Amino acid sequence: MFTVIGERINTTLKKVKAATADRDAAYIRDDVQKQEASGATYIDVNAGARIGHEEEDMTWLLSVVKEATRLPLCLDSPDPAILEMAYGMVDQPPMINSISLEKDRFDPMIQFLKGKECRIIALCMDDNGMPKGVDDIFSRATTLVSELEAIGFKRDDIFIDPLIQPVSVAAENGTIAMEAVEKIMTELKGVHTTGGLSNISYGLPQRKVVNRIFLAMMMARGFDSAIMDPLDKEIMAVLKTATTLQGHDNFCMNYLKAVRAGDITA
Ligand code: THG
Repeated sequence: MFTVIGERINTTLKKVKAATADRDAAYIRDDVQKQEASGATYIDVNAGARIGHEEEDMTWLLSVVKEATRLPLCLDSPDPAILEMAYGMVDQPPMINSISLEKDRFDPMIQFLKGKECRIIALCMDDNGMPKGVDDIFSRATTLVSELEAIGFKRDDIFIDPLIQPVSVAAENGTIAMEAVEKIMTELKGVHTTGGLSNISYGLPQRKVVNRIFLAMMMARGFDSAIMDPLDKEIMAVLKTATTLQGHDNFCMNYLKAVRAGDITA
């Protein structure tokens, strides 16, 4: 099963930023319910964009989001203290977004995660910065998996984020992500891979086209989760169709059901 992490409750988005500043609960509630109805598995909540307000914004957003949906939440912050506070607010096991190998984040996150019931997104980032290629990504993924297993995490609860970088910045950024996903999924069997899908199209026009095609190509290499916009009907159609083509849809029942529901059209 593919894990869709709905990305829309993020204060970097203009409307969410305004709704958060205005404490407009109805706007947030409505967006969350649309993401749930569109097939999100988790709702990502990121309150990082209003500098100096992350703690109060995260607290408010979580109080609104958790009443709006039965879905589990993906708590998205670079700050271990914010993640620990957020973890204390949720009613069901969340996804924690994220841990990385950066020293000032890794140690506090490992201390906090010990014994906690949650899933975890592990970024292939360390103090040398963004990974330079497939070998960099894979060696960081290997370290993250062994460190998380050492504190009791099962592979099924680990989501490796290879850090997708824009293809407009370097021509090989798409193939690096695809090869890294394939290597992680075959050599670290049992873990998941995820990431911010739209990073690939940064700096290009018609970004949604790039995101949709990239999703299908990444899925062919084993990518089984993405942080994405479930309200993009076309990308959800790509996701469902690719799932059928990968052999995960006996008699194409789910494909046919989606067509009949009007979710897949030419
Ligand atoms: N990996 C992990 N977590 C992440 C990311 C990642 N969390 C944040 C981000 N990247 C994924 N979330 C979003 C949320 C919204 C948008 C993109 C990524 C988005 N951006 C529009 C744009 O860039 O054009 C919005 C512009 C606007 O309205 O301001 O919609 O990589 N683990």
